[in-house]
Amino acid sequence: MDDKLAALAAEVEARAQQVRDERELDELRTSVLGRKGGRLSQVLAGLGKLPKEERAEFGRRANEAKARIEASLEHARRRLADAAVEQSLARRYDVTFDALPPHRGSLHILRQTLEDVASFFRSRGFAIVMGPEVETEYYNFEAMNIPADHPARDAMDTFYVGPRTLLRTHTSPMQVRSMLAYPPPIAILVPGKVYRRDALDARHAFVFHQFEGLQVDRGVTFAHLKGFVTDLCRALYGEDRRTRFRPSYFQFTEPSAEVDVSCAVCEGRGCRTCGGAGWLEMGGAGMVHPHVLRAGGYDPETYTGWAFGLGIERIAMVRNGIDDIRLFTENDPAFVEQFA
Ligand code: FA5
Repeated sequence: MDDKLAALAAEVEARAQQVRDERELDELRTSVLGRKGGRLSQVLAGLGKLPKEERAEFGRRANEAKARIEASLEHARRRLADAAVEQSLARRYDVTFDALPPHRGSLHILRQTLEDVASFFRSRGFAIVMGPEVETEYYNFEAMNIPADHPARDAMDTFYVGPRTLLRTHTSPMQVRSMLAYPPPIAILVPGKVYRRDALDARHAFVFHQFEGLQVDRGVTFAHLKGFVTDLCRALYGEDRRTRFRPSYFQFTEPSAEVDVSCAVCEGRGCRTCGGAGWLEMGGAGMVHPHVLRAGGYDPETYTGWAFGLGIERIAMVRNGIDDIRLFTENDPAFVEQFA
């Protein structure tokens, strides 16, 4: 019996030195000290068969063996714990390693587009002016030669915010406001938000951006308008892009034209983006109507001028192949970050 106890204690001591992790240590502990089927319990079960006088001595030896076994296991547990600490201390940190780049914001694609437009106008000596988004009926319509009850008002379904007060439907009211503020000659760019009760679809928003170009001086002709808009379209879309002026009608210009640019997707052959036309409508243009010049305090006998109003979303769509105007305002990072 004694031999068995000593052999078991020696075996446990040797195996405890070999265990590599907590799991192996637990397995060893259970196999030796487990109440049911543990190897120490099995040896102790023979106690009853011993003659009485040998039992006390055997009990003492059994306790010794158990203490030795427990000490071996405890020793192994400490060895594993120390190794874990050593391992964590041995981990090296490279303090010179580059941190993850911080997330950087960028200008929204509409702002980038507007900046390109603005730099073109600035390079030609135009001033940039801003106007109110809450506008009076007078500047939005009457001063633009669109009297009350005129059917042209229906074409720009309007959000009213009070009696004779509305959210401007175009940037054109700044024509008369600017003429009243500055004596001729005048050359301005007016960018800004405009509002219309248009039904939302892939090409129409009810809040969108326009910019108005206006130049009034002695001897300004339609040729100046055409040259300016053609150069602007080349600057925005590239040298290959063609521009065309289609006869049109606006109350506040005479003559009037619609400005189209050849479709970048199909190079003018006709595709889904341009609705098969080969051309995309950019905005309206024309020679400032004498009534409008007069409302601005300019003498139409002395001064002539051109004006045009283009949609900024439409330009950004054509330049970047964006096929839905709603993408600009949905703030989807996957969309926004493409243009960062
Ligand atoms: C006007 O707003 C005139 N004030 C333009 C003008 C100015 C003509 C000066 C002559 C002289 P129009 O309603 O066509 O015109 O709008 C101009 C452009 O705004 C359109 O060609 C289009 O690019 C854009 N636009 C119009 N409605 C919407 C809409 N709901 N969503 C997005 N863009 C629009």
